[in-house]
Amino acid sequence: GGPASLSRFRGALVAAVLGDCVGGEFEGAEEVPMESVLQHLSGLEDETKGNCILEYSDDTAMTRCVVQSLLNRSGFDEQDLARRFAKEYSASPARGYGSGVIHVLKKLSSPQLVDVYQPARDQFSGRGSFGNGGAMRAAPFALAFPDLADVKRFARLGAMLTHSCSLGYNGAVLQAMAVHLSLQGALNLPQQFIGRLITEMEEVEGEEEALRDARILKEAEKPFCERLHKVRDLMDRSKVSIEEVISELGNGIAALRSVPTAIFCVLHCLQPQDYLPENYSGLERTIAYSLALGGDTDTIACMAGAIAGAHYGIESVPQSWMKCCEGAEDADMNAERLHALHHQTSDGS
Ligand code: R7I
Ligand code: MG
Ligand code: MG
Repeated sequence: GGPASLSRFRGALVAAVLGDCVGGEFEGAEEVPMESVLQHLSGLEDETKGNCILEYSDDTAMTRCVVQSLLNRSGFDEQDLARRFAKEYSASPARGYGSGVIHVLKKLSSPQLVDVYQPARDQFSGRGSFGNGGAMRAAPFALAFPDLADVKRFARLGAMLTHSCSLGYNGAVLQAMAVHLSLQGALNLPQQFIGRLITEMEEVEGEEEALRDARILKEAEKPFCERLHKVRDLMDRSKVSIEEVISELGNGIAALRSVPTAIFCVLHCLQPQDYLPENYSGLERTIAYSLALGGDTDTIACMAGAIAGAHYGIESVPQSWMKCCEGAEDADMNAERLHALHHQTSDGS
């Protein structure tokens, strides 16, 4: 489809769910042989397995809250979103949430709470979390808002409800921007895509809080920019080993060690790879490759899935995968509603 077509919206939201659901199998695994990944994925196509159902985790649970809030409020409303996060957590606390964020989610359900951003600020001795929990749920901001400035602003605020450290919320800004650009068709020119992300993050990470957090945490002056440069170096190479990707970019639970990695997975899988089945679509390649990195597989596959789904569209999503994943049908319907919201906003009505 053309820029911001319905197919791209559906691809983005559905593939994020698939990445989370199929990635859950390997979350936390140190080494994941590609053979195990392919076996796991071919299991989804096995008709005899009947009602195979892979449950979604916190990644999708929180993304659904963002989607519902944006649709219900026709835009960003931090009070409403905070309430939805708290309610979702208390209804299904066993979705695999990070061990820090559960304290925020409990505080967000207090009726006495005045400032919804305060519980997140109290995390990790007042520094705030740098986990990837803000980034994993950032895709809907790119779908709801046509203007990049809004995507950046609301992805940041949406993340700050749980992640007040700039290394947390800037991961969400980067992820939302990647989905935004992909929706516009920017992955047709991969060099310009990565160049644009670097330029945008130069500005984002030039802010005082970001420079200060990076100093305190002993990271590079502009940590996401540094990683994106590594992504660019790796994508220029003809052969890259999984070990190199992990050591250069990471596969962990910190936003800094997973968002650039997810972006790399998408770029790397734009072309066929000899260790992946020839009959795989680009989207299938991206998800399989994300799982083979091990570590935070559900989240890296969820984020890579959103970016790749926005590029390839819903046609590249295997029906069999969709049937196996909890919440995929729901995501498909909500993508249509977000598409309508996006185009309503861009018409200025
Ligand atoms: O970021 P968050 O929501 O977790 C998301 C991850 C995804 O992989 C999901 O699939 C799920 O498995 O969890 O949750 P947080 O608790 O805010 O952060 C995740 C973890 O990062 C924390 O439990 C800490 O181990 C670590 N972490 C920190 N450690 C030290 N200092 C995050 N921020 C800090 C910090 O400032
Ligand atoms: Mg999860
Ligand atoms: Mg995870």
